[in-house]
Amino acid sequence: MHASILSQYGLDSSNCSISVFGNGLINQTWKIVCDESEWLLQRINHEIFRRPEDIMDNCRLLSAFFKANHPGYLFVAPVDTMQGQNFVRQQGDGDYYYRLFPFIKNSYSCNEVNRPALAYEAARQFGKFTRLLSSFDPSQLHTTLPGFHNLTLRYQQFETAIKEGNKQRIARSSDMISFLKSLHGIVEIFEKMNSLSFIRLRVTHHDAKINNVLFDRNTDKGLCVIDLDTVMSGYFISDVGDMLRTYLSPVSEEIRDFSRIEIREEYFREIARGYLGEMRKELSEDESSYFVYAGKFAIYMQALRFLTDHLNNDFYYQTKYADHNLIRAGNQVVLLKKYTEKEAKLNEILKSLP
Ligand code: ADP
Ligand code: GN1
Ligand code: MG
Repeated sequence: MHASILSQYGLDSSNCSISVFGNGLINQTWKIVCDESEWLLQRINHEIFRRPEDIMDNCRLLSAFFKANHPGYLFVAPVDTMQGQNFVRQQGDGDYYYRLFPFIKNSYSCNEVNRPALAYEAARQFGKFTRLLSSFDPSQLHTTLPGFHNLTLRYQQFETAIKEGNKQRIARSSDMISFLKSLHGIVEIFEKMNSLSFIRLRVTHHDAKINNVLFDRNTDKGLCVIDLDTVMSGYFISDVGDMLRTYLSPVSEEIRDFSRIEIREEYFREIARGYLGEMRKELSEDESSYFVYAGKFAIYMQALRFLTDHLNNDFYYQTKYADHNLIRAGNQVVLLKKYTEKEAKLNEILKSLP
């Protein structure tokens, strides 16, 4: 299967080693090592991304913008096939889209953040990405996933799942369902924010998890952001929110021992320093007032999404065991409770920053 794809890039698979790579929940990734060169091959999950060509178009536009305006920026663009296409479509027993990236040498990524400096570096990279694109009109980008970070829509999908989903799973999750319903106020804040004219649409990554940043193996400095499928027009709370969601706790959404979940204040400070170091001048004061809310928004939305998927029999996220999405949702609920307990303190830290 890989042989015919690799051949379109001029690579002879009999000289390459191919291994499954990464921890993504949506696409499939393989590392390809051929003689002297290293690559990353990815199959786009087109059950989720219904128009993979749109992703590739966005990539082309962004890549051209960076080349023209910020040539020093490491923008990891897919390479072209020998026919000059930036993806390969393979039709047969399915309809699949593949793309090949150069594997960035001496880079690494991590799934959990174990040093404040990494939180700072990652946040700086997401801030820098949006800042460098501030003169790029975000409406040029295709919306690759409609309503992706629309909390109103995510709540509606949750409500539908409670009514129409797997009956046994609904019954077993009743406590969590009630708890999430009781927090509908988080949706109302989103709706209010959505209606305010000072909240600007910008080029937003929309998946600012820690494993979507590459770090330099030698210096631990952030190199760039990757996983650009959801780069679209959006609000800054999407990226700040996902950073708070995934860098504040020492353990990830995969952890079943919820007692290990905590909110580390020092890491909050580093996220804020890193992101605002790049973005402070871009954000209005009114927008910045949603910085701490961003964490609640993202954690709550992720809890809703994991639970919704569980109730819908796991059709969206890749799962490894029966209650995987339920455990992930439970993990996010605990994270949300701990985050809410610290909200006042986090606002204080934010105010104390120079
Ligand atoms: P997914 O959509 O499945 O999350 P990603 O694009 O994030 O896929 O890739 C999965 C992992 O592969 C990343 O977390 C990172 O560790 C690694 N990776 C992705 N792109 C590159 C690259 N160009 N060079 C080196 N490593 C990469
Ligand atoms: C998915 O592809 P990956 O694993 O980086 C998801 C994100 C979720 C995340 C939760 C397209 O990201 O929105 O926050 O899982 N991506 C999509 O881990 O739905
Ligand atoms: Mg990823």
